[in-house]
Amino acid sequence: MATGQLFSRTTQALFYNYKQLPVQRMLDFDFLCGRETPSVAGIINPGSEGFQKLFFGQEEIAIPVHAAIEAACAAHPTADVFINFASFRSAAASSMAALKQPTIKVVAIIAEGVPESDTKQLIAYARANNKVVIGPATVGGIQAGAFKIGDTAGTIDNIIQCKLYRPGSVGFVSKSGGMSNEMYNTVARVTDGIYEGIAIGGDVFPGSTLSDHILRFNNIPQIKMMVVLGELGGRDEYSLVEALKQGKVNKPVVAWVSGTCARLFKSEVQFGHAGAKSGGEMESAQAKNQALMDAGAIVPTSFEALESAIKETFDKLVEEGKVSPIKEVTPPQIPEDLNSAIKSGKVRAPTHIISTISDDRGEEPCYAGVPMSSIIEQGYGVGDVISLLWFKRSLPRYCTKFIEICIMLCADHGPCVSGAHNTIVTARAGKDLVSSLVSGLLTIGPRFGGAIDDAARYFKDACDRNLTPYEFVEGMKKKGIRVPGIGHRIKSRDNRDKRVELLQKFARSNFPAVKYMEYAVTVETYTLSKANNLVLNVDGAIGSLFLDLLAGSGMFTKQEIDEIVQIGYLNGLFVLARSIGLIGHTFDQKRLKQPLYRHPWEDVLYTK
Ligand code: Q5B
Repeated sequence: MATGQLFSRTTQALFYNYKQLPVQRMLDFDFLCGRETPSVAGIINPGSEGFQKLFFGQEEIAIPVHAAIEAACAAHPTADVFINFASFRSAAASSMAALKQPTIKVVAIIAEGVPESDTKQLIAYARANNKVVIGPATVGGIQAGAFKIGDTAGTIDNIIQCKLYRPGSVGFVSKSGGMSNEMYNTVARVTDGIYEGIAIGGDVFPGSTLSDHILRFNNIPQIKMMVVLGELGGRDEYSLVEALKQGKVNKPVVAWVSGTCARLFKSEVQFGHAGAKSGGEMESAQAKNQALMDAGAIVPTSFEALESAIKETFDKLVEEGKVSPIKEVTPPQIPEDLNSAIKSGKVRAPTHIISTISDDRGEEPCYAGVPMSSIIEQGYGVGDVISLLWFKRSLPRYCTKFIEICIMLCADHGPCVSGAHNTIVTARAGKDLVSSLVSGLLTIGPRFGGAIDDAARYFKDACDRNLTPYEFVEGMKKKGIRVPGIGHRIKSRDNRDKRVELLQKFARSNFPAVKYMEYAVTVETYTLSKANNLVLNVDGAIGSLFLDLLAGSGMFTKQEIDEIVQIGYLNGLFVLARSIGLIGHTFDQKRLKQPLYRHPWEDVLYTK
């Protein structure tokens, strides 16, 4: 591997398997460093294409999303880093596909648990083709002031504290990603900062090794000293020992292998990383520290002493005039996300919607303040749910039972009524469920099913004003308005609507009073004297009885009743009920595989 720089201030990456936070953190880092172009050229989200909106400083940018690796590489030929956030199951295959792209030079694999045999194949392919693999099981790496992989170095606050927005003189490599965050801080405290930091990952077979990066750092003129943080288990550190012994490294190397505490345990210990287990003596932290020291690395006596070892080494370089003083820059401020600013109470923002009937933010959804578990455990019915969501209160059982009866009675009235006919024609035209349903629903209105609200309005007004049926009906006639809730195409004095009878029977035995219904019946008696089919229909029965429900339940003020009637809640009962039947008609036509409907010519009067 050797050679030098992997990244620069113009490096661009392709990000595989979209994760919003790490991509946004990369872009925030770019802004902090004063990069002119975003470091993420494209996102690969297998199977989906389009654009993803993200922030580059204060500006919102649209980053292209590609469905496949090949397409992304073709679209962004200058992007040479592939950041792989795939799961351990698919990380190997996608990494290999990326390595095979001529434009990709570096692949960072974040997933933990990639099968070792797969990693070995990736390593072999990368070495044979002069490419670099960082990971698996890594957070990635960073070139200070230039380019950062995913979540490396953590939050923006940490990045600022570690001065990673501008280059220093220290090359750092570790196995652990978590510890690298800690070390960026340490290095920033006692030196002029990090130039490049890489976490190779904690697997037994890392895609690139500690020594790979140290040898590479040795070739980068801006790097004046190196810091290595190894860990017990495996023999990776010995390749660095060999390189030191062979004089391949001519810059100071401060090294520490953690895990010296393993000796305190009686049996073999497995630490957090797959590769970090206390094996034989050679793999112990003590043996590796000793070997590194013998080979010429500066090895402190403990992890606690690592900071002063780094400081002393750096101070010596300064004394020798090998490090030129860094020009400090003040990084720009990253605009805070609205959500986090609101959360921390720094800003307030107006809401765009008010909602009073339900809330899904807690552990369980609530309908008008009643949690879902109570609704289920206390045996609420659909009438209770309607009462909560429409009327925002728990109505007495006889009221919710009445609502349920309305729903059941109006669920369907055969295939010949306007709504069902439309639904059937639509379903037979090959349209989907929702289209067939809404085409039926759209017929609900003043003549068909949607006369409940008007019936309630007119009956209430007439009854409250003590109009006689004659005054009411004739007054409506003068205005040219048909009495809503009166009249039916097939029902008549001699062929009563059973639904109306059932509703009236229920109300008479359950409602405290049925004043409005009785008024509607007197109106019906008058209209029937005019024509046989001018019966109180199902809309009129529901409209008048709902007035009795609202007034008799004692749960609504006069004002609230007026508002319900004015807004027009009650057609909702027919819409809801008839949806059940219209959905049934859709399924029926599809089940029967009915062909496109065409109305017969014979049934049309063609005239001029
Ligand atoms: N005349 C329902 O009319 C219908 C009059 C009236 C005074 C009236 C008609 C009407 C009000 C709206 C209403 C809900 C269009 C109906 C429903 C659900 C359904 C449907 C199903 C289901 C029927 C003949 C003569 C004329 C008219 C006069 C009629 N209605 N006068 N007040 N309300 N009602 N809709 O039979 O002197 O000859 O000119 O608009 O409540 O939709 O099953 O089918 O579950 O699906 O077509 O039950 O009543 O009568 O138009 O030939 O009129 O009666 O002025 O007088 P028809 P038309 P004139 S329930």
